[in-house]
Amino acid sequence: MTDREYSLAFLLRNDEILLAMKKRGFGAGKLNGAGGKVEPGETIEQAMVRECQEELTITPTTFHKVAYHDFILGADTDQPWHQRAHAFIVTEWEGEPAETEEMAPGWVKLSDIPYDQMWDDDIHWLPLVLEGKLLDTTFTFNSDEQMMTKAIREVEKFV
Ligand code: 8OG
Repeated sequence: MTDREYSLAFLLRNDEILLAMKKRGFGAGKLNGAGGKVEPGETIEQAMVRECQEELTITPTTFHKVAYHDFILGADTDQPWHQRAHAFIVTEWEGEPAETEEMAPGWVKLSDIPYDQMWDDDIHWLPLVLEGKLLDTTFTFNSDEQMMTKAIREVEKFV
């Protein structure tokens, strides 16, 4: 199984969250936060800031880590792969979110999050994170990007 580290960032303002339609690549067609692969020599936080700049044209200035996810993908095949995603909530940033080649963002009421247009796992962890919980999770997916198993643990802090 190959190991890859990813960042994932959700912007929050008042009672709204910024969700973006992923226009290409992995998870295309789904609504998600901004994020992507951590490049060699980068910290997770640096990668998160860079991805927000590239995908949303904003620079996060206040943020905190809210979840550490282990994703096992293609778990129904003989070549599953492993991705780790570090999820952040961003509460302050410079610039205005704008559409880019990768993502089309829009503000959505927290009470109206369209989980049916998101990754299957998001409905299980994002509401907990929005309540202020910190999570360590493991989700497995089949090759159709459908969730097969879930494990969600609450943690006090990230080491
Ligand atoms: O570089 P690329 O755009 O392919 O990065 C994939 C992004 O998708 C990265 O931010 C991590 C994120 N991502 C997964 N799986 C899941 C998931 O199950 N839920 C959510 N919300 N995001 C995910 O790779």
